[in-house]
Amino acid sequence: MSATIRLDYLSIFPDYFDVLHISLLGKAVEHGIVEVHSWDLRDWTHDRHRTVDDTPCGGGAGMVMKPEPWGEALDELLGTEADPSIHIVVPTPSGYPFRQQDAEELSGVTRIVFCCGRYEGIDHRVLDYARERWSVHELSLGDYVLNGGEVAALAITEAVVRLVPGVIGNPESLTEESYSDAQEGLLEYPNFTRPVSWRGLEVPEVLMSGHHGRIAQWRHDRSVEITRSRRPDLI
Ligand code: 6GU
Repeated sequence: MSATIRLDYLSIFPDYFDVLHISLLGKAVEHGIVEVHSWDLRDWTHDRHRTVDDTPCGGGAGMVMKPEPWGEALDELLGTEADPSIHIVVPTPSGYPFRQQDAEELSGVTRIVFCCGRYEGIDHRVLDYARERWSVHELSLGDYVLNGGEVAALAITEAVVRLVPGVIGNPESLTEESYSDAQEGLLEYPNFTRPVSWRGLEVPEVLMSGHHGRIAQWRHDRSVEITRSRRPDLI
């Protein structure tokens, strides 16, 4: 059986992606639903120091990733023919906000290459070159700065892979969670399990009442309340 989705990671720290072999993702890899490859960008350098960065044109602080190793790596992994069914994800704090909708779209494709930059980012021409051939997604996780794209690529991977059919045992748990359609754009209500009394704290009585209508109403009210206080932008 061939995998339903192949994920490649280009990075100067390819070991970051070892974690893909544990937990839910590891199971998906073991079961052949997902195929993962991580690559050391420095393998596409030719100088003794395996240089991947240089000073920014126009001056300024920090370093910029040189275009040549990226170009050669992408050519070797993907060829030079245009193929918009290949998706390139570039994690960057200046990207489009990564949303559940993006995770859903990416979970339906057969190939994603994550280009993980460090320093002040990748020479912009690499993105222009890639955009002419493949479907490029510059994505940000939120309004804060990470040192590189690796951790962001792992977060995006987890959000995407858990939506690939066959990865999650009970697909119904996907429809009930925050950001799914069934939640109507609200955050998820709080959850409880037994014991009903724990360290003097009680499970809300309504949840033990067996009244499905009242339980649904209570959960909806809590969702609205939590969303209003934490994420008023979603209301
Ligand atoms: Cl996707 N990358 C980096 N380097 N920093 C980030 C980010 C991504 N999202 C938020 N901060």
